[in-house]
Amino acid sequence: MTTKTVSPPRCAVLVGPYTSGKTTLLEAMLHTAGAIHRKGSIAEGNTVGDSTPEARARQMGVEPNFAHAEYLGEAWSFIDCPGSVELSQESRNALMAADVAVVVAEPEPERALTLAPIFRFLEDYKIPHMLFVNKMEKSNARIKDLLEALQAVSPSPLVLRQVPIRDGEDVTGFVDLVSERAYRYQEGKGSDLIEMPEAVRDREGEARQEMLESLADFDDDLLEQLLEDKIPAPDEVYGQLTEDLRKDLIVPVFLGSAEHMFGITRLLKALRHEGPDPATTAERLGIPIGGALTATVVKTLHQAHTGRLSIVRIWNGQIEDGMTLAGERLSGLYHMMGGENQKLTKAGAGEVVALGRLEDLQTGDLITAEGRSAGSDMLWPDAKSPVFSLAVAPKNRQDEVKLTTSIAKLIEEDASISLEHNESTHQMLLWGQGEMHLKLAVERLKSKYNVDVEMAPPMTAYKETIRKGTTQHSRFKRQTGGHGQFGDVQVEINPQPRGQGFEFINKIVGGSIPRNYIPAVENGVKEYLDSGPLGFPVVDVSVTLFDGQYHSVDSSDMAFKTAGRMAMQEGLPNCQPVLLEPIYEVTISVPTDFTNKIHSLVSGRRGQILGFEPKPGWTGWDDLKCYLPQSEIHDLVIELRSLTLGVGSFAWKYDHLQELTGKLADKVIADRKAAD
Ligand SMILES: Nc1nc2c(ncn2[C@@H]2O[C@H](COP(=O)(O)OP(=O)(O)OP(=O)(O)O)[C@@H](O)[C@H]2O)c(=O)[nH]1
Ligand SMILES: [Mg+2]
Repeated sequence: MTTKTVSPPRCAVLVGPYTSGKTTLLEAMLHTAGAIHRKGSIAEGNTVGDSTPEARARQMGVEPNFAHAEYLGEAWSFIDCPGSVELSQESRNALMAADVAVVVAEPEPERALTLAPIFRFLEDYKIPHMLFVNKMEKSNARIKDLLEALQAVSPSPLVLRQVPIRDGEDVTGFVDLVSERAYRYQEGKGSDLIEMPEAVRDREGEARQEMLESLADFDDDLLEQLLEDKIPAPDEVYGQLTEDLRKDLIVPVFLGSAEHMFGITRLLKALRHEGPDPATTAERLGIPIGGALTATVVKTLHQAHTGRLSIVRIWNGQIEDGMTLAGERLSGLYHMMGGENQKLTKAGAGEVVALGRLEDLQTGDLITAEGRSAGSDMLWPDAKSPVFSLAVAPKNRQDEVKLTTSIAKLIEEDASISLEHNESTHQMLLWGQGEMHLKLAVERLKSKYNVDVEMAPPMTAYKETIRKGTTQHSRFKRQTGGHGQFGDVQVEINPQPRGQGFEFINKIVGGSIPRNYIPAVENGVKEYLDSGPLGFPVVDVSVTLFDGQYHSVDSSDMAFKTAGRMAMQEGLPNCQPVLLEPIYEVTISVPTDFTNKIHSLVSGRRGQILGFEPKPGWTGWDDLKCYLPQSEIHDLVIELRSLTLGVGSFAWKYDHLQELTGKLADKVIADRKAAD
């Protein structure tokens, strides 16, 4: 009796732009594989994916959906990622579990650009990927145009694997370019094998030749055959396709419709035949295999009923429920099928499983038999830098601690969220990738942790300074019953060069103020400078104490501190106070076609262009450097994305303070006064 070698479970991760049909495709694949009996739909809100209330309410993906199926005797895990650019951290992490990614695209050539950041990431991490052009049933765009547009944003060559068969405008089937078999789509099920229609023959021949030529770029033997006009054997072509995909040299392109179940079997079969195995993936990621257990944590999830779950891909060895793992006892081992946790007793290499109640594990950890290590050589994507913030506060004051601990849990789930206690404005800022991202975070704070949160726009960290100097003589004197209070100071107040900060200079000679009172004067000065004549912290000022008087009985630290504060209060208004606003150096990255639009965006936001240059390593993209006032950066990402089909991004760092005058300054000052 021969025992069949069972191949280890593989993992395909579905990525692609917002609403391209990933969750619908997952549903179609699960249905085709027999993992679900009825194919749900987004409209009816009954798909395996998007099962959380936040996802159902929006009819969009808000976190990765995990699912499992067996297709023709082989086990698969699928991870369907949210498409929103604001949630791309989730996709990036999930892709670290992928043997292969399926990039789901829309058929309109003008939307091809939305794939640029995804292709870029896949390329950077050398993740083998296929492209599935979805919604073909409603498309009359020419595949040639689409491929050209997609190729412009894909660093790797795209290799078309099918040509559509059309009946008038409608796509009714396809020809597979390797087998040269023609199929007619059938609503809701697998396609019918048909005779190749005459009308498609020429196109098929041409596309097949192109496919073979692409492959010949990576194989001399194949090139030789083509040059000699020989027809390569299908097995050889399949072998080459498999090898090139594994090395991420080519991107095979398939066509179909998730909604109508067109092209699903073909896609699943391509995954089955050409999808790399977990050992290959582990090697690509720099994960040590062989020997004992290795697994990576690709997602941390806090579920109301199960508690903390660590979702891992096992590369080697076996995990059993109840075992000790990374120093903790594993309590619960599951397959997640959308929102449903299916209990397992053990899981082996290749599996994607959820581990219950391992409190110390973090996303990005490598688990080994020895424990866990965060800083291994394993490839892992950095957390995306924040681009948008909102001030958050608990509706009920007693929820303050609960709010910070709950936000910490959200950050464990999604490292592109962060929390800042802003020192200048004293606001608690929740940072993330966009408005929807933060609103989602706040909804989860309510639904998962029962914390009600109030949101407000972040305040700008305005400062103020002075434009000219003055001398000021101020005296604090009070006679109340017994002994009174007395402090007398003469100071010179001067502006300092921008960025120089505050300086206190003591020039008292001959003891007109005894040395022990001088620090008190300085403290009084500083205290006032926390909120100057315009209502903002005063910077870039020097204060020179050059004379004063004291009283042997009535003088005290307290009295001199008050005198110091009075000197500022009385003197600074005479120094032409002026508002300062923080200016950031912002680098905006966009496809070159949008560079002009960005020029007007920057000038419309009182920015100053510093220059632009090609974005390093990104063909067809520019990096545009500019200065922008902080108050103009808050919602920059919203406009930037709406101008650039969502693909524009930016990075920022604080640069300097700059005077703000005129109407804008008047408004800032008036608003400040009104807030007091
Ligand atoms: N016409 C057509 N519509 C489709 C097809 N596949 C999906 N859709 C529709 O496209 C919309 C988005 O589908 P989803 O499956 O949620 O897309 P998604 O890529 O998962 O979206 P996000 O996760 O939010 O990025 C839904 O209204 C689907 O019904 C298709 O093949 N043809
Ligand atoms: Mg989705």
